[in-house]
Amino acid sequence: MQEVYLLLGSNIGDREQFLHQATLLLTQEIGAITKKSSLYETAPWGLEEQPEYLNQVLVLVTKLQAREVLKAALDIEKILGRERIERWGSRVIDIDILFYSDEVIDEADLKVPHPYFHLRRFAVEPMLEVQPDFIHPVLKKSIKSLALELSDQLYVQKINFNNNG
Ligand code: PH2
Ligand code: MG
Ligand code: MG
Repeated sequence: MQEVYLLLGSNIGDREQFLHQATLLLTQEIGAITKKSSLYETAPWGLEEQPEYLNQVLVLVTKLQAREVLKAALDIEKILGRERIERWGSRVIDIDILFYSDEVIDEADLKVPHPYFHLRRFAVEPMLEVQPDFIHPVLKKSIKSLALELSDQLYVQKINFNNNG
């Protein structure tokens, strides 16, 4: 079994519902969830002129290879109605692989760890909540120390919904 760390993001429509639907499908297709961060309301990174995001990190155990996880994630994005219009633009759901155990994968369409992870507060903060001592397999630093080194100062706020069990 491998441990896969996913970052979910949504900034169109009922964002909470999209994260919820994605979570159900991910459990069916990839494996059991062992940890979930809170939901975070986050300022858009990369392209400012778009609505704020909800982001969340999920940790799952899986029998799938990283490439199979990627395929399942892209299929689920499609099922939930994702349209790819512009890079870093608005989306109903985005499912990114942050880490796949401690593996390093560098292929054209699959890069793990996510190459922007350590530059984005919206990814580091929820990861810090679920696994602060995880060691980034390329940078060889803990999430805790990457959080201290972050220069991204965009707004990231942990929120509480009633049913965010
Ligand atoms: N995803 C992006 C681009 N910008 N900004 C926030 N706050 N959250 C995201 O998930 C996000 C983003 C590209 O995937
Ligand atoms: Mg993304
Ligand atoms: Mg993506």
